[in-house]
Amino acid sequence: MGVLSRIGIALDSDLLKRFDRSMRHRGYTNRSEAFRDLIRDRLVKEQTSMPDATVVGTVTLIYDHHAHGVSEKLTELQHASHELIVSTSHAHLDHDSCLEVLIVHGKSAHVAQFADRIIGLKGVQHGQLVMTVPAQAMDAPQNNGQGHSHPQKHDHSHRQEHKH
Ligand code: NI
Repeated sequence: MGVLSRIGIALDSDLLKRFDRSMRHRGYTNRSEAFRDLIRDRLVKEQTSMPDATVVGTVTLIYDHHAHGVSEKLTELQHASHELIVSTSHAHLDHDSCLEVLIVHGKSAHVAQFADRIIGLKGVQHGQLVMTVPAQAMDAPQNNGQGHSHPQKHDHSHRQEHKH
């Protein structure tokens, strides 16, 4: 963290009341921390929306493994983009439903395109991509995409045998 700067901001009192209510609801006891988190969230969104930015993230999927061919297609797509996938985790939720979470890493545009394809697969009931960047990448956005460091070793942990 850098040097602490104090700022004063003028805010409509109704807006401030609503903000305080929302802040308490979320468990914040401190306005400054709530503002800092809002600002960070905005900056992370700006950063991850740049196609060339190096991002990390998760793709969360829910699917019915009985749906025709879905397990095979998921495995095929993941192998085709193995360089984007750091690891995968699978939970058999009930007799039919599977939850799969992929940790992904790569250029924002590549990660988003991969997530769209996998979430759009027939048989995937719900899916969501969350992209973020570590704080040190935010401090030097101009270097992003060049000489990026890998957050983790990039070897693809093979998808586990999926038996029900
Ligand atoms: Ni399963």
